[in-house]
Amino acid sequence: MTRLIIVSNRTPGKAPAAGGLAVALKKTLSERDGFWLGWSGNFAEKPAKEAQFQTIDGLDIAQIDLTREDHKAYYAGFSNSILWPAFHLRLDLTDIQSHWYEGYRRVNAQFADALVPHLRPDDIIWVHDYHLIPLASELRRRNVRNRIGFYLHIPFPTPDALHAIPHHEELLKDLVTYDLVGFQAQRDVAAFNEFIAHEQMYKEAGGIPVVIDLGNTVLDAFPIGSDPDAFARLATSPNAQKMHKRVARAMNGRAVLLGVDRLDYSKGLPQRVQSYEKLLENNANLRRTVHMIQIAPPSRDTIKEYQVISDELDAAVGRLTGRFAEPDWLPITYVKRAYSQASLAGLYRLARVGLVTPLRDGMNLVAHEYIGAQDPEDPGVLVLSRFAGAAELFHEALLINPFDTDETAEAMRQAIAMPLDERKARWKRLMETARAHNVDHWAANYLDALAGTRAAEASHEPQERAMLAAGSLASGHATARAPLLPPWLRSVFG
Ligand code: ADQ
Repeated sequence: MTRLIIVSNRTPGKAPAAGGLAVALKKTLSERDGFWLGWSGNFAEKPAKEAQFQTIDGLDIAQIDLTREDHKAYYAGFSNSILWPAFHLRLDLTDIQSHWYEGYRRVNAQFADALVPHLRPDDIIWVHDYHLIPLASELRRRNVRNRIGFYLHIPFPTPDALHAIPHHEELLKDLVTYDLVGFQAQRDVAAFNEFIAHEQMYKEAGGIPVVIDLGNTVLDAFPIGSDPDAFARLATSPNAQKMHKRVARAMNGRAVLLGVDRLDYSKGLPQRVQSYEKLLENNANLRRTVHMIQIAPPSRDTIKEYQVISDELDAAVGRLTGRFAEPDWLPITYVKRAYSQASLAGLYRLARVGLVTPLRDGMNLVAHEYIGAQDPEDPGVLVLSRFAGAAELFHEALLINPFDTDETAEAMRQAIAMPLDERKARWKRLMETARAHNVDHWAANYLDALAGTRAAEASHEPQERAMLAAGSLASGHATARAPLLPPWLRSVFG
């Protein structure tokens, strides 16, 4: 049986995985042979040459230690102070230090060195996220011929933002070294196309473009999901009910507007609080009848911009509270800690309004989880940013521009006032969509498509292969994916 090798920055640890993604990938791996490679969370004096294997929850987990210096350059530096802000179109928040790139590549090479001795010829390798863009190049350099797929969990940037990233040419070449590049949304596929088209126009105008040889690489959108039925079950579990009852008692009939996010500047948290402030400002009748709960555990807090957003949110919550609180009513509860999935499910079910209002987000799994956890007889309403990948799926949510705090405040008001029939009708459609895009389908679709890339290669002559990649031949393989580039662009850059 073909083994699946998952590679990501971190592996699942001994503690129960909080995020939907780790849970989903654990499930995918548990149904196959293979292992998961990532950083151990430990530092070493010298870069570890070999991965240490252990079994966690029945899965084979391989981990490597990094030096403190390499980790800083690779993780807090190039990945999270350059790639993360630039891919989220926050060039103002990038911190560009040229030496970080060397550390980023060194760590990717270290991952490759650790992986190679454990690979078998027909293993499928699935690499996750922006920390590991160069990994396929490093593996190919070490003569690895296996199928290698990449999945980008965050949005793909616009041409301008891409140009602002040091060594973007090399990173793009790394990206198209993969057999399959998966994005969250069509928006991201379009952004990649836009870059290619931009370079083409630049070339026609006499400039020297970034030349990307797509070869046989297939690029497509594979929107990730959660497990909405599992969230539905979890939402009525004893632990969820405990949380639900506790908070319902404290709310005393008030309508809850709930936000659950990592504390990250991409999540639009100060804007969300400002929108809520406008809701209270414009609708005096709602004061004392509503309550916002924002749960936002700190993340990446060694990076300055994350301390800044934390301070900004503290200030926004303080301002709101000072302005509207009364001795016996607080408008908002702001909690900076993580909760178990069951507790979150209980809160999701309690909330009349789910606030998912990022400024830009690859997908946003909280949107999927909120839908899954609703009571079908009395569902809440999802207020969703147009700039989350989830907005391509969930058309029955109230879609907003998170930068427009008036529009968001009005959507909050509409959500609170929405009649039961309309809530039910919208939720039903949302739940159907969440199910159709659940995380099992995501993993299966992606892995089928990855298998398809090489299936095509093995069974066709080179000429035919190129045409398959360019989408000009029906492949006959049920999972073959639509091509990214129109053939005329491939002929220029391919
Ligand atoms: P994230 O930016 O981390 O992920 P998101 O998709 O919202 O964002 O996932 C967050 C996960 O963490 C959810 O499963 C949620 O339940 C959990 N979580 C959030 N707050 C929590 C808390 N207080 N306690 C416990 N758990 C909490 C990146 C991209 C996203 C993309 C995902 C998956 O930025 O756009 O959707 O990967 O691809």
